[in-house]
Amino acid sequence: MEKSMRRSSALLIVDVQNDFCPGGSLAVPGGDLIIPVINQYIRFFRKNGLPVLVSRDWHPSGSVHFTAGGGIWPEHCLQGSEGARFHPDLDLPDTAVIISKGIDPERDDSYSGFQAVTEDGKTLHELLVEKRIGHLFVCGLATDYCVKSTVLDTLSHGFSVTLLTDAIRGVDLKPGDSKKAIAEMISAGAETADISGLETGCCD
Ligand code: VGL
Ligand code: ZN
Repeated sequence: MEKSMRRSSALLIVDVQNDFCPGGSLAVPGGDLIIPVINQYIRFFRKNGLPVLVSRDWHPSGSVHFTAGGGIWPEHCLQGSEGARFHPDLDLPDTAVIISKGIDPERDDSYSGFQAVTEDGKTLHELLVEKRIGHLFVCGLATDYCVKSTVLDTLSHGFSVTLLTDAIRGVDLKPGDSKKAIAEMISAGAETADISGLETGCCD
């Protein structure tokens, strides 16, 4: 295949928002500890001219996702709130493409990036096709919910995935959930890498 037709890689950072970090309403233990590593990945992808995509949980108040509406979660990531903002330490480039999910108040658990849309209404699938992206490097929060669901959907839509194992953290409502989630993603076909892989060219 011609080089210009080759499908490229992109970084997808999942839900690194204040509410999922210590101090937030649905804090993932150690959620902020992955941010310096994610910033290294961001630098690497930018240096190599590769796209950086970033998802966010973006719920309306009264969502059935929340306990008050019959769901299992405390209120978090309310559209436009401080808790829904990306963590201030995350070095997001201006060129990062934001996709938002959990927008539908009647739909409880839209954990997957494939249920997210860009600001101009494109789905993640449309975005990947348009940008000729064939492989996603995935990191972020939370391993056992949005990361897992996004990775499994990416694979089932025919894209390949590398899970960045040093840049994810889980909720672990039940101990071991994150470990189980990682095993599930691998058995569905995800490869794994960590920051030491950058020098050996993991992310071309
Ligand atoms: C998430 C729980 C509830 C996530 C979102 O981003 O993993 N987890 N809503
Ligand atoms: Zn949510």
